[in-house]
Amino acid sequence: MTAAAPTLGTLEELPADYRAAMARRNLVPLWPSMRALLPQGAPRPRTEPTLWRYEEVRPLLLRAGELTPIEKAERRVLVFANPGHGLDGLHTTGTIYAGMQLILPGETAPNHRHTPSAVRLVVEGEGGFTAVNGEYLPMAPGDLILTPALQWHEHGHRGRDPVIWLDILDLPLLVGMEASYAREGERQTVRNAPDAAATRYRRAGLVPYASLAASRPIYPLLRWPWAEIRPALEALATDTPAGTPVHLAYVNPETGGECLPTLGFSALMLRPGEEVAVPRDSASALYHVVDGEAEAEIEETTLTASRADVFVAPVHARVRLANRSARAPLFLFRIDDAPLQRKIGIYECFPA
Ligand code: GTQ
Repeated sequence: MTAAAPTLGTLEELPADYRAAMARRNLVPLWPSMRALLPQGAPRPRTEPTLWRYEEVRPLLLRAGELTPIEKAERRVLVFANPGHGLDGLHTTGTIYAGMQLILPGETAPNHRHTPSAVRLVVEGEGGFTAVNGEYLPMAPGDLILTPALQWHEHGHRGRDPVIWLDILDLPLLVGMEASYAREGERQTVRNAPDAAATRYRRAGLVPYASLAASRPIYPLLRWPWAEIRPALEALATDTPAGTPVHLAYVNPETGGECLPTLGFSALMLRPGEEVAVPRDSASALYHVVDGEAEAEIEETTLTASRADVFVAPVHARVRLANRSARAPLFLFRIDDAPLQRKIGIYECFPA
């Protein structure tokens, strides 16, 4: 049962001398701010449903490659700043930071580690790589690469054309916690051997035998190749009724749980002409078109998105997705803050 909330007193109602006396002592009355801090019934997100078109981002990012040498940028990134938070806020949603990073042939983005967790979703180009604690992680379009909190990571490029990827970090959260910082390190000694996705965690349902007895690695798998995700979605689609989302979650192969503590990653496939309602939940989410033509309805906003475009939905939003093509499938990569919400006990899924 929910009762109607009474209207509360305002600051203006209070005598000026009383307000001044409080302010001098660093005191503020709660009740004038109560409803803003705790809105009735549902959060009032500042995050606005927003679209970033790759065809508009790409030329500006390539120009950054001409204007700003890597030494002057460390990470050459254009940030997807949600206008609802003000562009200076560098928030894509309340908890999620996203941007696109450019690395040119021969460049290195130096080794560092930081408290925010990061992931990369490769958008364009061959020959890019990330090294995490000496593990060489090759990048091909659509691949997901994790660089979890406090893990050493550097990026490089051994190919011929520009490499661009989508960066996603839980940076706004760490900034809000006043816990965000980085340390620089020496260049890593990178192993000249295939990574865990090619050796120890080759397929779902199989883990190295010894891991059953020993303490399990916290981040056993750091790379999910798109070449394996896409056929997995296509296989699931053959066994999923039309109108039901074909939706796979990326999980830690040792625990079956989320692969990072704060952010969750998943991939969606919509068959030609298909439309689905994403189950409405309390999380904020970012969607990236890996391939195909999408239409998204986020509360009152309708967006159309093509390959490599990014759009976001605030917490608690209703989201409908449609494949605009009658012939080709649509593939979307989704990031949400549901893992964090589950951990702090506030995750909710709402009835349709
Ligand atoms: O590649 O390590 O977009 O440290 C922001 C901060 C990327 C990175 C970002 C970073 C990185």
